[in-house]
Amino acid sequence: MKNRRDFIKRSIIGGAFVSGAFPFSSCVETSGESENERGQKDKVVNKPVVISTWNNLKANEAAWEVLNNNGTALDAVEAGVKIPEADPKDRSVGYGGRPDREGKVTLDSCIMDQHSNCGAVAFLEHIKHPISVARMVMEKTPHVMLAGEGALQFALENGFQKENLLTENSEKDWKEWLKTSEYKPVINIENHDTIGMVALDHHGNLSGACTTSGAAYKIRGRVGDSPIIGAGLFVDNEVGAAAATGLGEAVIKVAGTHLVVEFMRQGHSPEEACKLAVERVISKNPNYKDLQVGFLALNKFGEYGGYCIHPGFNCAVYENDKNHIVKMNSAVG
Ligand code: SD4
Repeated sequence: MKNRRDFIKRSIIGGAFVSGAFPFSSCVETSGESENERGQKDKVVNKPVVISTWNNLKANEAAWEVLNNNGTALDAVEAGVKIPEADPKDRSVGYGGRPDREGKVTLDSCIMDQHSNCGAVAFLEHIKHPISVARMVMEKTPHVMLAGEGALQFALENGFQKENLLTENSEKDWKEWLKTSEYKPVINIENHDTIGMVALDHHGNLSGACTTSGAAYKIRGRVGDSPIIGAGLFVDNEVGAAAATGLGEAVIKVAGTHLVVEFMRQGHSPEEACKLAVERVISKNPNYKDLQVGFLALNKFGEYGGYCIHPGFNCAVYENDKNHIVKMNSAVG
C-alpha cells in the first residue's frame, strides 16, 4: 500500500507518473526518503560509459580513450564525433556528407555539458569539424547558436580552415539524384548515420554531442533537429542525456530529446523514456510508417537504452572495457 508521503508526492506532480519516486524529480518532500529513493541512491553507478547512434564503434573508441584516462565527458563526446565528421565514407556527417539539392554540403551540430552550457552551429559550410565550432560558440560567445555565413565567419576567425567537403562519391550520387530530383527519405538507408553521442565520465558527469550533414538533397537552408538543443540532443546532469536520429522534422515537432530526459526525470528507465517519446512522435505524425526516428538515452547511473519507430536502429555502447552494438526495439514490425 502506498503511504501518505507517496500520495502527497504524486499529487504534487499532478499524476505525471504512475508509480515510484525518482531521486531527480523536482517535487518537494519535507521529511525522510521513500524506500524507492533509498534504493536508487544505493544503486551502483556504471561509469564511465559512452553510447552513440548507429554503428559508430570507432567513434566510441575515441571517446573511450578520453574517458578511460579520467577525461571529461565533454572532451570525450567531442573527440568521439570528430571521427565520423572526418570520415569521407560516412555519407551523412561532415566531410563526404551528402549535399543539399544544389550540391552544397551543409552541416548541423551541437554540444551540451554537465552545467547545461550548450553551443550549436547550423547550415555551416566548408568546415570539417562543426562540433568543435559548436563547442567554441558555447565557450567563447554569449550565444548558443550561430548559423550560415555568420557561423562560417566565426569559424574562420577562430582558426578553422575552409575546405571542400564534397567528395567525388557524394558528387556522383548527387548528379545521379538530379536526374529524377525525387525527394523521398528511405527508412534506415538514406542519410541515417548521423551521430548523436552521450557519455558519463568517471566524475559522474554527463555531456553529449550531435553532428550531421542532415537530410540528403534537402532544400538549401534546411536545418534539422541535430543542432537544436532539446530536439537532436539534450543533457540534464541531474537526470540523464538523450540524442536523436532520423527525420529531424518529426523530432523537432515533439522536442524529442528534451521529452526523453523529462520522462527519465519522472522515473522511467532510459528505454521506457525513449519508447514514450517515440510514441509521441507517432501520435503527432500520421505518416509515421514512412519515416524513421530513433532515440538513445543514458541516465546518471550509467543505465542506457533506446527505441525507434522501425526495426533497424542500432547503437554502439562502450562500457566495462567492452565496445559493442546494441539493437534497439521498435514500435512497428
Ligand atoms: C536530420 N536527424 O537532419 C538528421 C538526420 C539523421 O540519421 O539523423 N540521420 O534530420
